[in-house]
Amino acid sequence: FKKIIMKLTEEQRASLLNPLKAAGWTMVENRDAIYKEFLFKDFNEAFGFMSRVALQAEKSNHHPEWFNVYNKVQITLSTHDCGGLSDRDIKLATFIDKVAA
Ligand code: HBI
Repeated sequence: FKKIIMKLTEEQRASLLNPLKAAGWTMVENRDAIYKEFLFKDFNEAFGFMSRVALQAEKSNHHPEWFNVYNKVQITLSTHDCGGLSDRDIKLATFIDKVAA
């Protein structure tokens, strides 16, 4: 059976989203998702970052929605299987911030 992924509860949102908001993640308007924009020195740096995130996404079977222009990477995270934010998004956002640091 496919593992059921649950949306974050109100309590989880209060605690788990705060550190991410403090790190620059914002809530997406009219969607249960979080968003953050990353700027790098050049495309090479940006794509290297995307490569590392892509490998983690494959490993965790949880993928970002992202857009890249040259040294800018815009990332939106949400869990399609539950139609909103789950702990997979928190985990991936945390990983993304570590890689971008
Ligand atoms: N990535 N963001 C996100 N949300 C999902 O629901 C999801 C995913 N990657 C793979 C995945 N689900 C698979 O489990 C299938 O449901 C596609």
